[in-house]
Amino acid sequence: MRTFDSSLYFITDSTIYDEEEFLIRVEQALRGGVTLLQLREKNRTTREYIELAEKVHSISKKYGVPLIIDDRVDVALAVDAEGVHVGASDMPVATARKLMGEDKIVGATAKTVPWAIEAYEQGADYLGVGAIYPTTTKVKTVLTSTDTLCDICRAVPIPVNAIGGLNKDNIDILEGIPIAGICAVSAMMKADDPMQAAMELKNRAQELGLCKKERES
Ligand code: TZP
Ligand code: MG
Repeated sequence: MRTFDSSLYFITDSTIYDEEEFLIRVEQALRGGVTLLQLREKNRTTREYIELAEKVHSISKKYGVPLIIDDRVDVALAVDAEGVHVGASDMPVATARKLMGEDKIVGATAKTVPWAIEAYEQGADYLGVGAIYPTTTKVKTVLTSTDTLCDICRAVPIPVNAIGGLNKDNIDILEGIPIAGICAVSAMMKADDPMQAAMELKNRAQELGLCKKERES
């Protein structure tokens, strides 16, 4: 069984900090209540990705928070991370599932209902849906409406997380949508105090009644 809680899903961006500062910020966010962590690296060699993933994994393990590696099944397997996240131009979900095995978490990006159903049928454990708002994080994406987000939540029995430009001051737009969690990069990565930012985001989500369910796949 792959049990996890995606209610506060922190996706990292190491590009704006030196490694020491980056790792401190990751740990602070974990201390603030992050429940799922994704290492997202776009410009590192395989060796560099693995080296950083090992360091991040040794921190995330202290907090009992699963580490998901973005894009790269080989890196995830190399560091025995708890999972991998694949997008449209990455390995197909079914292939990622086959390589990762039944015990690991496989997450996927989805922007439409058919795409979400396909990812679910291929073995995805959760979906990331967005961008809900324009984002300052470097990513090729388009905006996804909250109606589509809601339709996706209803179309698949796996956790669905909203992503894109989300912070404590704007997640009220998600009220009433049965998401499992919030994904955020900048709201924690770029915060003056990532621990406080994580706590505030979590509190705000709770106030709004978001992300009630911890699910099992
Ligand atoms: N996919 C859709 S939006 C996004 C990704 C990876 C970036 C989200 O970053 P931020 O800083 O939380 O807007
Ligand atoms: Mg990707």
